Amino acid sequence: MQAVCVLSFSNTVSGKITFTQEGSDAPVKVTGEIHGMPDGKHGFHIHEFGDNTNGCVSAGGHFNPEGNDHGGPADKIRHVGDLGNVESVQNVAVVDIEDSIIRLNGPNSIIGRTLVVHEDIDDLGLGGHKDSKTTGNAGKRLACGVVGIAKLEK
Ligand SMILES: [Cu+2]
Ligand SMILES: [Zn+2]
Repeated sequence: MQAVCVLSFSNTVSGKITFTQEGSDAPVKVTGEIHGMPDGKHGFHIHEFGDNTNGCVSAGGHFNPEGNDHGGPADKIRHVGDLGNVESVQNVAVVDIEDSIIRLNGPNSIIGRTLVVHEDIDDLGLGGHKDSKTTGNAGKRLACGVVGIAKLEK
């Protein structure tokens, strides 16, 4: 199964991210490119709602069906939507992630939710800031898009 997200709500940042899951309980490969971000690391999450009525803000908080604290993608305790950071180099972030928590089916499905890329680095819950355990203190939402079912590319 494959899903796709086109990032929008930015005049400067654009990108397309593809999610591929080979079987019903397989990890999800997250690939693509994001253009136009300042160089450095940027928080990269699935937020709860696929609602962009007020742009990226109405996507709500991180997708967190189990009520956990925020963490990093390799942590046992994390939000389902915690995909960590992507790094922009010369204004291009090449995304190539495999995640074993998000799914394109079942209770952890990200279909119909919003992918958000942030202005700042996600501290993965370790920053000691008041927002570290909820958002990773990743700052403003630079761009976002709803994750939708894609036509399978071979
Ligand atoms: Cu986020
Ligand atoms: Zn989180």
